[in-house]
Amino acid sequence: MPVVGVFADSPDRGRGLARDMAVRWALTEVGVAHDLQPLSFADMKAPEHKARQPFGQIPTFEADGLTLFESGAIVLHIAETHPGLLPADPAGRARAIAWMFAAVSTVEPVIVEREVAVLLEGDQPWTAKRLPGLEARLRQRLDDLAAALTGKDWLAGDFSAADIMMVCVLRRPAAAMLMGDYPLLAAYVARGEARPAFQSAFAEQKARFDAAHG
Ligand code: GTB
Repeated sequence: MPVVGVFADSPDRGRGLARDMAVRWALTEVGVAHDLQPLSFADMKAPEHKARQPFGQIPTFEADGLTLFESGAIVLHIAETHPGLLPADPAGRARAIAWMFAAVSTVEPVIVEREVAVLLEGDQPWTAKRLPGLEARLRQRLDDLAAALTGKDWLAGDFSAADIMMVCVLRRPAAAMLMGDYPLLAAYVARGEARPAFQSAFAEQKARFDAAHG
């Protein structure tokens, strides 16, 4: 049974915002039961975990002698080894994979940049000056993504691994707070969140958080 390394005590407080969400959602979509390996921050930085994840982070994935890190690579591996998360034709498959990369390398960085500015540098004198520019860059990405999604339910034909990655990226707080201005993207996120596999993966981490915190 695959084992997914997750936060023992997620700082997202059960909101399903940590990157193991995409991995557990993908496994649930394809009906693969899995175990969890809850890791404390100390566990994550220990050599044993850095042998699995060189940067001492979650998520990790172990199955059949394979150890993987990077949520996008793990979701791609799951999608390539189980039917249902990538188109069958090579061109469609390539397009879906391109959208997976777009989620983590084109859309997510502008979201993370804004979050880091507020969370880690919010008290710095330069942050107030940077924020309008960071928000403009984020809005540009969201405008372009909304245009690409116009008339479509999902990014690459049927629901795919690309949508798992993109919906998880759009659920991050810096993007979620702008969704009121992007009804088409808000509806896209809601379609992803309505999937039974999302609901089940979300409920699993919420129950773990609630059990730990009462
Ligand atoms: N590119 C890697 C991947 O996609 O797998 C990035 C992995 C990553 O950033 N992992 C984070 C981590 O392990 C957790 S998910 N951080 C601990 C560390 O680096 O020491 C990012 C995350 C963390 C917390 C919240 N939150 O509280 O809302 C949301 C997202």
